[in-house]
Amino acid sequence: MRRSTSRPGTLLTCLAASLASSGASAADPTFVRGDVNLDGAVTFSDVGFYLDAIYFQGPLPRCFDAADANDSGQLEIQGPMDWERLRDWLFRSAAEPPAPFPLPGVDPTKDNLGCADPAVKPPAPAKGYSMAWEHDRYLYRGSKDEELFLEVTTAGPITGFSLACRVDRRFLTNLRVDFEGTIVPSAVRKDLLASPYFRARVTQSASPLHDLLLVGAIFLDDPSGLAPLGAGVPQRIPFPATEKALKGARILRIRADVLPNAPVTGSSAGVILPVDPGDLTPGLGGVRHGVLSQVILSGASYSELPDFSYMGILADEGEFLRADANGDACRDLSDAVHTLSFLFLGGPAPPCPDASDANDDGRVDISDASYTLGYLFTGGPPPPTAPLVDPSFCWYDVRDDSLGPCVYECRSCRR
Ligand SMILES: [Ca+2]
Ligand SMILES: [Ca+2]
Ligand SMILES: [Ca+2]
Ligand SMILES: [Ca+2]
Repeated sequence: MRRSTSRPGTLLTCLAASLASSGASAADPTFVRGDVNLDGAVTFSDVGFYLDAIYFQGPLPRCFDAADANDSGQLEIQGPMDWERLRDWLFRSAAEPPAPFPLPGVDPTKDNLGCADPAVKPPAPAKGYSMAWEHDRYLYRGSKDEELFLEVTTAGPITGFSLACRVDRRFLTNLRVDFEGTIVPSAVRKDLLASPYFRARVTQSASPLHDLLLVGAIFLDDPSGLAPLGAGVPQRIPFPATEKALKGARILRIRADVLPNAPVTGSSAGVILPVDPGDLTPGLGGVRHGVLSQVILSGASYSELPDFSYMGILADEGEFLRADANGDACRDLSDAVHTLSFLFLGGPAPPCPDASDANDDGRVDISDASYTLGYLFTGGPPPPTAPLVDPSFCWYDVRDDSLGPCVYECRSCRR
């Protein structure tokens, strides 16, 4: 399934042809350095575009000056590469590209590159593409190694993706990313992580409340690092993402620990959020730049993907059936009796105080017994649970309280 290996010489050949007819670019063109695909933004898709041009017979840059990210006057195919320079800036491990950047301008350093056509063409909105966390879900305070999967839906093959999100520092810490459990073939997961075509970084955002999680992957398999000219070249990794449309396929795994003192949010807080443009474009206008959440298509186009789902933080691990005060999996008169007996007659303590707190006000008292009786016998409301959760099911506590640890086994009521 692998495409035939492409030729690093292609770019040089075309560059030579361009120089031979450099009359087309005699006037000083206006461009933004790094916007290789001339879509008006400097993003990971420019890295993908450059790699496609070198290795996969993708379209050549229409403006060589814009592609000359390191302003060396050449489009390098070995040594310090323009696309590497861009990648390192995107992940904040290199200074921003030389002028003109981030606003359009003319090249301050004379060279023979030039632009055949520096006109910016923003991509049309791509239909059928989305990126989201696997499902709306809950995380427990203090839990370790929570797995969160990023899923993509696409309308055709993609060549890579990037992810930029805010992570609320009050909730999550120790973020790590890899491809375990995803559609990336297990044989190449480690190679891809270690390759020049993958970067991940957690860094401070413009907001003191948030960290930035930045991830970029171009699906190339190159275990030995970038091969020198004339030797082997990277191969597109053959797997569903690079071959066909995807529907809700896992493309990245994030692991994180939930802080023990994380605020309890219940069902709908933003723990991981789309990046705020201000995080990536401090004080700048005109040209957008930064690592965006996008899937990268072959050639010039890309799709920006702002669609993220949300997740909530819960107080405690463990599900229980609220109002089942005696822990026998059924809700009946004996639960109200259990609570009253504990409160007033020295009866046994509730095995799960959260379950005994029938009205979910954070206390176990006589009002819980009356709430349960009202529900059972006089048409009162069911014990509270999270929105959209059937109150007859076991569920997690979505509100913070000081009730003690819960011993509870969820099972069917057999009576
Ligand atoms: Ca671009
Ligand atoms: Ca260069
Ligand atoms: Ca019961
Ligand atoms: Ca209560």
